[in-house]
Amino acid sequence: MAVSPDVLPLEELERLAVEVALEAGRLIIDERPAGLGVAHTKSSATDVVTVMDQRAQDLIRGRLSLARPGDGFYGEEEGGSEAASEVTWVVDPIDGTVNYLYTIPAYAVSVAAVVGNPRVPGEWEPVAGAVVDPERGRVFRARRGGGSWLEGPGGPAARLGTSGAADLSQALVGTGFGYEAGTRLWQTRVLAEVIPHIRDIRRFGSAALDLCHVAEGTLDAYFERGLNPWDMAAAALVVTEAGGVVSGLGGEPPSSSMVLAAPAGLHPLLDGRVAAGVQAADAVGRLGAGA
Ligand code: LIP
Repeated sequence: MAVSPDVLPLEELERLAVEVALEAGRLIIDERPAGLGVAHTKSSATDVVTVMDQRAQDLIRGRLSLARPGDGFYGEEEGGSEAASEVTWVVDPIDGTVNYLYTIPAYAVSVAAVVGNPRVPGEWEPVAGAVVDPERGRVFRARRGGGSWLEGPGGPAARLGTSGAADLSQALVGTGFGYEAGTRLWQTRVLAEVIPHIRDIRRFGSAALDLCHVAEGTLDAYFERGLNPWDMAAAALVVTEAGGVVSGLGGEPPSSSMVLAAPAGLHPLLDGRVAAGVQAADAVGRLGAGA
């Protein structure tokens, strides 16, 4: 990593992440246009962007550049900049865009300050961040060494901790699916190998909220292939500061290849089971290709 997080103003970065994520959360609810539609699509016809995704990102980027002009910006939507400082802001202005479009109350604003290069797996780490659930008025926040906290409507901040789950067969596990049909088919094959060995699956449609569920213990674990840094940067820190473990398969860094999140006692079991699922799904793919 370029710099030790210890030399950064972590409390200031966390406060700024909360502040701009809250403001963006208010924007996407208060200024949602009637008849909101799809502005354009990205990786597939179902990978949608609304005008509010871009407006929220523009708001966040503007506020952050005023507060910390030398920092970099790496967001899901259009517009980014390299860092002249040690910090890059990794932002998903609306994580769970399809839920937002369908008025399903399960989406989040994710804002993370990271050190290193977020474009390269394993070469960056979040040092402070916030995930705002605008529908429920909940703010998940964390900074390196500062613990993981949930602030709700009117109540004091509560310190978060993952569940004590250590038995995979009793674990409630979150996951998600990609926007490309072939990826979804592969993910379904992985799930087919996992679901007989766990309590049950939940698919809420926002990786950031899924990870925050793990941090607060309302999910025991989570896994998904296909995440981008902006989906997970803030929420992964919320998990690790709550005592959880976030990685890729086999101890690799979390990346678009795989993200696993679980309490320390459950994580190796989840890793092994998902790895078996990946092996089975890949084997079907090879058979299909006439291997
Ligand atoms: C979403 C993720 C979700 C995943 C969806 C999508 P977006 O992010 O949060 O976990 O399953 O396919 O990637 O696109 O709404 O920012």
